[in-house]
Amino acid sequence: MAPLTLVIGNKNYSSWSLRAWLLLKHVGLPVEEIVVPLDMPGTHEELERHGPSGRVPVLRHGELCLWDSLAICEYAAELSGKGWPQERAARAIARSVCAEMHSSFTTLRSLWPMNARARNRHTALTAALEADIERIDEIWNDCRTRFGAGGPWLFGEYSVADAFYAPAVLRFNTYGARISQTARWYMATVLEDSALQEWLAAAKQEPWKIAADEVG
Ligand SMILES: N[C@@H](CCC(=O)N[C@@H](CS)C(=O)NCC(=O)O)C(=O)O
Repeated sequence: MAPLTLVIGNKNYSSWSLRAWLLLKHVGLPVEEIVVPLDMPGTHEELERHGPSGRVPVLRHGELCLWDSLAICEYAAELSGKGWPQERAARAIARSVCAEMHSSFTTLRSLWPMNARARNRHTALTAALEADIERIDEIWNDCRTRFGAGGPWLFGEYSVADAFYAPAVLRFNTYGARISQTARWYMATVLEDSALQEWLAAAKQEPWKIAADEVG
Protein backbone atom coordinates (compact mmCIF):
# COMPACT_ATOMS: atom_id res chain seq x y z
CA MET A 1 0.00 0.00 0.00
CA ALA A 2 1.24 3.53 -0.76
CA PRO A 3 2.33 5.35 2.41
CA LEU A 4 -0.14 7.61 4.20
CA THR A 5 0.77 11.16 5.15
CA LEU A 6 -1.33 13.11 7.63
CA VAL A 7 -0.96 16.89 7.76
CA ILE A 8 -2.09 18.29 11.10
CA GLY A 9 -2.00 21.52 13.09
CA ASN A 10 -0.41 22.10 16.51
CA LYS A 11 -1.17 19.18 18.78
CA ASN A 12 -1.98 21.53 21.61
CA TYR A 13 -4.74 23.38 19.79
CA SER A 14 -5.92 21.55 16.68
CA SER A 15 -9.02 19.62 17.67
CA TRP A 16 -9.95 18.59 14.13
CA SER A 17 -6.46 17.20 13.59
CA LEU A 18 -6.67 15.19 16.82
CA ARG A 19 -9.75 13.32 15.60
CA ALA A 20 -8.16 12.03 12.41
CA TRP A 21 -4.82 11.30 14.08
CA LEU A 22 -6.41 9.27 16.90
CA LEU A 23 -8.54 7.19 14.58
CA LEU A 24 -5.59 6.36 12.33
CA LYS A 25 -3.62 5.25 15.40
CA HIS A 26 -6.46 3.14 16.75
CA VAL A 27 -7.15 1.30 13.51
CA GLY A 28 -3.41 0.61 13.20
CA LEU A 29 -2.60 2.48 9.97
CA PRO A 30 0.97 3.81 10.01
CA VAL A 31 1.20 7.45 8.92
CA GLU A 32 3.93 9.91 8.31
CA GLU A 33 3.02 13.13 10.07
CA ILE A 34 3.54 16.74 9.01
CA VAL A 35 2.76 19.42 11.62
CA VAL A 36 1.90 22.89 10.36
CA PRO A 37 1.91 25.39 13.24
CA LEU A 38 -1.33 27.40 13.07
CA ASP A 39 -1.75 31.14 13.44
CA MET A 40 1.75 32.08 12.28
CA PRO A 41 2.91 34.26 9.42
CA GLY A 42 2.86 31.94 6.41
CA THR A 43 0.45 29.38 7.93
CA HIS A 44 -2.26 30.16 5.40
CA GLU A 45 0.06 29.70 2.41
CA GLU A 46 1.48 26.48 3.82
CA LEU A 47 -1.99 25.04 4.46
CA GLU A 48 -3.02 25.92 0.90
CA ARG A 49 -0.03 23.99 -0.40
CA HIS A 50 -1.17 20.87 1.46
CA GLY A 51 -4.86 20.77 0.61
CA PRO A 52 -7.66 22.51 -1.26
CA SER A 53 -9.59 23.78 1.81
CA GLY A 54 -6.59 25.50 3.39
CA ARG A 55 -7.38 23.60 6.60
CA VAL A 56 -6.07 20.63 8.52
CA PRO A 57 -6.27 17.70 8.81
CA VAL A 58 -5.33 16.54 5.30
CA LEU A 59 -4.58 12.93 4.42
CA ARG A 60 -2.45 12.05 1.41
CA HIS A 61 -2.44 8.54 0.01
CA GLY A 62 -0.57 8.29 -3.28
CA GLU A 63 -2.35 10.65 -5.67
CA LEU A 64 -5.33 10.97 -3.38
CA CYS A 65 -5.68 14.05 -1.18
CA LEU A 66 -8.48 14.05 1.41
CA TRP A 67 -9.47 16.96 3.59
CA ASP A 68 -11.96 17.06 6.45
CA SER A 69 -11.64 14.93 9.57
CA LEU A 70 -14.83 12.94 8.97
CA ALA A 71 -13.93 12.01 5.39
CA ILE A 72 -10.45 10.98 6.57
CA CYS A 73 -11.90 8.79 9.33
CA GLU A 74 -14.30 7.17 6.87
CA TYR A 75 -11.42 6.43 4.51
CA ALA A 76 -9.26 5.01 7.31
CA ALA A 77 -12.18 2.81 8.38
CA GLU A 78 -12.55 1.51 4.82
CA LEU A 79 -8.82 0.82 4.47
CA SER A 80 -8.54 -0.96 7.81
CA GLY A 81 -11.96 -2.57 8.16
CA LYS A 82 -12.11 -1.07 11.67
CA GLY A 83 -13.54 2.09 13.20
CA TRP A 84 -17.32 1.61 12.99
CA PRO A 85 -19.44 -0.73 15.14
CA GLN A 86 -20.27 -4.07 13.49
CA GLU A 87 -23.95 -3.98 14.26
CA ARG A 88 -26.03 -1.89 11.85
CA ALA A 89 -28.12 0.07 14.36
CA ALA A 90 -25.07 0.83 16.51
CA ARG A 91 -23.17 1.94 13.40
CA ALA A 92 -26.02 4.23 12.37
CA ILE A 93 -26.11 5.83 15.84
CA ALA A 94 -22.31 6.16 15.82
CA ARG A 95 -22.57 8.02 12.51
CA SER A 96 -25.31 10.23 13.98
CA VAL A 97 -23.23 11.25 16.99
CA CYS A 98 -20.21 11.94 14.76
CA ALA A 99 -22.33 14.05 12.42
CA GLU A 100 -23.71 15.93 15.42
CA MET A 101 -20.20 16.66 16.68
CA HIS A 102 -19.16 17.71 13.19
CA SER A 103 -21.97 20.21 12.78
CA SER A 104 -22.82 21.44 16.29
CA PHE A 105 -21.40 22.58 19.64
CA THR A 106 -20.24 25.93 18.28
CA THR A 107 -20.57 27.60 21.70
CA LEU A 108 -18.39 24.97 23.36
CA ARG A 109 -15.82 25.33 20.60
CA SER A 110 -15.63 29.09 20.87
CA LEU A 111 -15.86 29.55 24.67
CA TRP A 112 -13.71 26.55 25.61
CA PRO A 113 -11.10 26.24 22.87
CA MET A 114 -9.06 23.05 22.92
CA ASN A 115 -5.83 23.68 24.82
CA ALA A 116 -4.54 20.20 25.52
CA ARG A 117 -1.85 21.09 28.05
CA ALA A 118 -3.88 23.64 30.04
CA ARG A 119 -5.48 22.74 33.38
CA ASN A 120 -7.67 24.52 35.93
CA ARG A 121 -8.96 27.15 33.56
CA HIS A 122 -12.22 28.82 34.55
CA THR A 123 -14.72 30.80 32.51
CA ALA A 124 -18.25 32.03 33.19
CA LEU A 125 -20.88 29.46 32.22
CA THR A 126 -23.48 30.69 29.77
CA ALA A 127 -26.80 28.95 29.12
CA ALA A 128 -25.64 27.98 25.62
CA LEU A 129 -22.40 26.52 26.95
CA GLU A 130 -24.27 24.54 29.59
CA ALA A 131 -26.62 23.24 26.92
CA ASP A 132 -23.66 21.99 24.82
CA ILE A 133 -22.09 20.29 27.86
CA GLU A 134 -25.39 18.66 28.83
CA ARG A 135 -25.99 17.40 25.32
CA ILE A 136 -22.54 15.79 25.14
CA ASP A 137 -23.08 14.24 28.57
CA GLU A 138 -26.41 12.86 27.32
CA ILE A 139 -24.77 11.41 24.18
CA TRP A 140 -22.05 9.68 26.22
CA ASN A 141 -24.63 8.24 28.64
CA ASP A 142 -26.89 7.07 25.84
CA CYS A 143 -24.09 5.38 23.86
CA ARG A 144 -22.51 3.76 26.92
CA THR A 145 -25.88 2.48 28.17
CA ARG A 146 -27.18 1.14 24.88
CA PHE A 147 -24.02 0.05 23.08
CA GLY A 148 -21.11 0.04 25.54
CA ALA A 149 -21.37 -3.48 26.96
CA GLY A 150 -18.46 -4.90 24.94
CA GLY A 151 -15.76 -2.51 26.21
CA PRO A 152 -15.04 0.90 27.77
CA TRP A 153 -15.66 3.03 24.66
CA LEU A 154 -18.88 4.69 23.48
CA PHE A 155 -19.78 1.65 21.38
CA GLY A 156 -17.81 -0.90 23.38
CA GLU A 157 -14.83 -1.16 21.03
CA TYR A 158 -13.00 1.96 19.89
CA SER A 159 -14.80 3.75 17.04
CA VAL A 160 -14.75 6.98 15.07
CA ALA A 161 -17.18 8.34 17.69
CA ASP A 162 -14.47 8.13 20.38
CA ALA A 163 -12.00 9.96 18.15
CA PHE A 164 -14.62 12.61 17.45
CA TYR A 165 -15.44 13.24 21.11
CA ALA A 166 -11.82 13.21 22.35
CA PRO A 167 -11.43 17.01 21.92
CA ALA A 168 -14.58 17.50 24.03
CA VAL A 169 -12.96 15.37 26.75
CA LEU A 170 -9.87 17.60 26.66
CA ARG A 171 -12.01 20.73 26.83
CA PHE A 172 -13.99 19.35 29.80
CA ASN A 173 -10.70 18.44 31.47
CA THR A 174 -9.17 21.88 30.96
CA TYR A 175 -12.16 23.95 32.08
CA GLY A 176 -13.60 21.56 34.68
CA ALA A 177 -17.02 20.71 33.24
CA ARG A 178 -19.61 19.44 35.70
CA ILE A 179 -20.83 16.16 34.28
CA SER A 180 -22.48 12.91 35.32
CA GLN A 181 -20.69 9.92 36.83
CA THR A 182 -20.93 7.90 33.61
CA ALA A 183 -19.47 10.81 31.65
CA ARG A 184 -16.62 11.09 34.17
CA TRP A 185 -15.83 7.40 33.77
CA TYR A 186 -15.85 7.78 30.02
CA MET A 187 -13.52 10.78 30.30
CA ALA A 188 -11.12 8.72 32.39
CA THR A 189 -11.05 6.03 29.68
CA VAL A 190 -10.23 8.62 27.04
CA LEU A 191 -7.57 10.38 29.14
CA GLU A 192 -5.83 7.08 29.94
CA ASP A 193 -5.73 5.99 26.31
CA SER A 194 -2.12 5.50 25.24
CA ALA A 195 -2.65 7.10 21.83
CA LEU A 196 -4.09 10.22 23.46
CA GLN A 197 -1.24 10.20 25.99
CA GLU A 198 1.24 10.21 23.10
CA TRP A 199 -0.54 13.22 21.55
CA LEU A 200 -0.57 15.07 24.90
CA ALA A 201 3.13 14.44 25.49
CA ALA A 202 3.91 15.92 22.06
CA ALA A 203 1.56 18.88 22.73
CA LYS A 204 3.50 19.66 25.91
CA GLN A 205 6.74 19.87 23.95
CA GLU A 206 5.44 22.30 21.34
CA PRO A 207 6.95 25.77 21.53
CA TRP A 208 4.04 27.64 19.94
CA LYS A 209 1.37 29.57 21.77
CA ILE A 210 -1.91 30.82 20.27
CA ALA A 211 -3.05 33.71 22.44
CA ALA A 212 -6.69 33.50 21.31
CA ASP A 213 -6.90 29.92 22.56
CA GLU A 214 -5.36 30.69 25.97
CA VAL A 215 -8.68 31.26 27.70
CA GLY A 216 -9.67 31.20 31.38
N1 LIG B 1 -14.51 20.57 9.07
C1 LIG B 1 -13.06 20.56 9.00
C2 LIG B 1 -12.54 21.67 9.87
C3 LIG B 1 -11.04 21.80 9.84
C4 LIG B 1 -10.54 23.05 10.54
O1 LIG B 1 -11.28 24.02 10.76
N2 LIG B 1 -9.25 23.03 10.90
C5 LIG B 1 -8.61 24.18 11.51
C6 LIG B 1 -7.59 23.76 12.57
S1 LIG B 1 -8.28 22.85 13.91
C7 LIG B 1 -7.79 24.89 10.47
O2 LIG B 1 -7.19 24.28 9.62
N3 LIG B 1 -7.73 26.23 10.54
C8 LIG B 1 -6.95 26.98 9.61
C9 LIG B 1 -6.12 28.01 10.31
O3 LIG B 1 -6.11 28.05 11.54
O4 LIG B 1 -5.44 28.77 9.59
C10 LIG B 1 -12.55 19.17 9.41
O5 LIG B 1 -13.32 18.44 10.02
O6 LIG B 1 -11.43 18.80 9.09
